[in-house]
Amino acid sequence: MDEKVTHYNDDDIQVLEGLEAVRKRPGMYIGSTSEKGLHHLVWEIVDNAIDEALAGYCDDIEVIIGKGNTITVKDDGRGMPTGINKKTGLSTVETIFTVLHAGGKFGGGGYKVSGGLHGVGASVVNALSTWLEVTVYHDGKIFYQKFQDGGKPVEELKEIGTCEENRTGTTVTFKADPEIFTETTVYNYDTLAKRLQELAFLNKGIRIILIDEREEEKKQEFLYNGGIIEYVQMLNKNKTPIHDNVMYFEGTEDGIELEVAMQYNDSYNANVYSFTNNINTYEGGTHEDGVKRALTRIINNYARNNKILKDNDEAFTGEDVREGLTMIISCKHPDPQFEGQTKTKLGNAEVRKIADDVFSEGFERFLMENPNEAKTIVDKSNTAAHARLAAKKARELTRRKSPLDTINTLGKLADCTSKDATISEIFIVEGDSAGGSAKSARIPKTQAILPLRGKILNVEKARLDRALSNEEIRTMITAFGTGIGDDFDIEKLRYHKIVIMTDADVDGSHIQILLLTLFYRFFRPIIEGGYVYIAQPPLFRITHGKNIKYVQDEVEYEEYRATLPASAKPTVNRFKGLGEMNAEDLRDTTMSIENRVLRRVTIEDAMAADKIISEFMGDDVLPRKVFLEEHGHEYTELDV
Ligand code: 0R9
Repeated sequence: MDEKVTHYNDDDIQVLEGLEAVRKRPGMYIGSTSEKGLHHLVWEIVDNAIDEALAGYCDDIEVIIGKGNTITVKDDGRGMPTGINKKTGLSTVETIFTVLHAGGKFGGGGYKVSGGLHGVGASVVNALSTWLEVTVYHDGKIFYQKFQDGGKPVEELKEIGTCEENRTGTTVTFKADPEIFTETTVYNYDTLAKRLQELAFLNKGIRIILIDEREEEKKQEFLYNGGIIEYVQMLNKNKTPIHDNVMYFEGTEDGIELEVAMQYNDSYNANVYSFTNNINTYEGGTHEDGVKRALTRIINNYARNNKILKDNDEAFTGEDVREGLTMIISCKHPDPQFEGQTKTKLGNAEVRKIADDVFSEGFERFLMENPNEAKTIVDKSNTAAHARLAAKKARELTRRKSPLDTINTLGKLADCTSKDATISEIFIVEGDSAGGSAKSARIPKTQAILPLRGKILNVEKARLDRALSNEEIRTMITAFGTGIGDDFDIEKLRYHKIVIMTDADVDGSHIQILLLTLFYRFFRPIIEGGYVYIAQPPLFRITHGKNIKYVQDEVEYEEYRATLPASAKPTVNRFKGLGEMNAEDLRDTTMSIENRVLRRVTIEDAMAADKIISEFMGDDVLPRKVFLEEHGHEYTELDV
């Protein structure tokens, strides 16, 4: 931020509500009390440190996961104000930690730009913690206060010692309350590392250190002086860029700051990620619209002026000009309005023009000053446009025209007889042999089976036209009935449950990731509508006398074994894959409505799969292999 703003005044703090409300309905404040909610506590405190950094007073932030799953966040900012607040009669520190909606975000004054989705901050974390300590270094003094049992002050803020005059900063340590976070109070190192790295990319020059002091000591430092330029470099790490340098444009208008970094690679997909005040605006919004609009206009103008597009040629579409593009858009706004289903769409109308202005000015200059790169980029749009026209023709092949047509294009699909989509299901099954068992096990009226032979095409490496020349993808599209691209119509979806059924091994994970990516790219509304599921076939069949019990994993097996007499000698079959199950096993465990476990795929799951595909599934085989070996199992355990 270029400009420092007026300081908080102790009176700025508004006194609104007590912490009891937070403990009664924690979901309202942090979204949920699941693992996601637990990590939300960390983000609230880290966001406060980042705010201080954005105001220009702090360079170093440290996050420590302590032995008992405590969290410590340290910053080297000015230190929170320690004086008395006139409205509450309490110290500012105590006010910030005990009064809901206190702090500059709601009280006026304070930071020009502030992160955090909820902005409820420190008091919510305090309310949901068994204990919380805050230490402030300020004016050569050290101040300390502790709270316990959901935010009750143990004592008031006290000066507990002295420090060097130039040492300033704030340290907060807390222990999440297991009575609130009943699912888990264990932090996931990778979740913290991923977000802290993202914050370091989005806020150049801030050093963020993550330390894990639990069993095995881990430490990572994130510092990117190149900011989002380095973010794009990382995203393109396993890809082949078609020009040397990442382009970077920035500008500020009316206190709204916009940064864009971008680089084209030789793949066929766009990876455009946008952020506002460090929040990932998954649903896009005006900053993204402005930049995309300008990109399409400028490339079209350039192509017309340089006769790459002739007078009669159709203009390039947005998708044409974004083919192979990796782009980060980061907006910092003093008063962002978030809209959309998940409140991750920037709504501020004024941003559209600012984003367009900042981006077009920079990008036009880039094209003028770099004619070779300009030609490479515009040629890529041109090839994409030609491929789009070819795909349009190929798409015709996926349209159901007559019943005869349907038979010809539906290949190995064993369709269901019902025409009522709400009760119809399609199982996409790995392998012909499992497909055979599934066909015998199904209820023909409501359950359709589509066996997949081996792996489906990796859409990362193919344009829509090639994807459509793949028989299995074409069959799937025809079966779904929705059409694709401009023709897509969710109302025409023929099955309200699309179930991916693969083996619980590395190959199965790979197929799941490929399918999710295919759906995410070409059929997003079926994921958004909650129509996609992952089947959970069991790992063991245990036969004991006349009883047959199926269990999902080793833990469940041990649990069941413990219920049998020690002398019992049950027969245990371990299924290596779906192909080893007979029709009866498959029906009783994975397909019948009474017994099966289906996990609904969320848009976040699909987004994660897509990101993995684009980061790990490019031309280079090694990163894919390593990734699948290390993480494949996570994608057979998608959380819903
Ligand atoms: C470890 C996590 N860090 C923090 O929570 C943190 C809050 C904070 C802060 C100020 C400085 N460092 C901080 N770290 C601050 C802000 C201002 C003046 N002095 C210190 C100011 O904006 O004028 N505060 C954030 C809010 C407030 N302080 C308060 F003023 F509302 F209390």
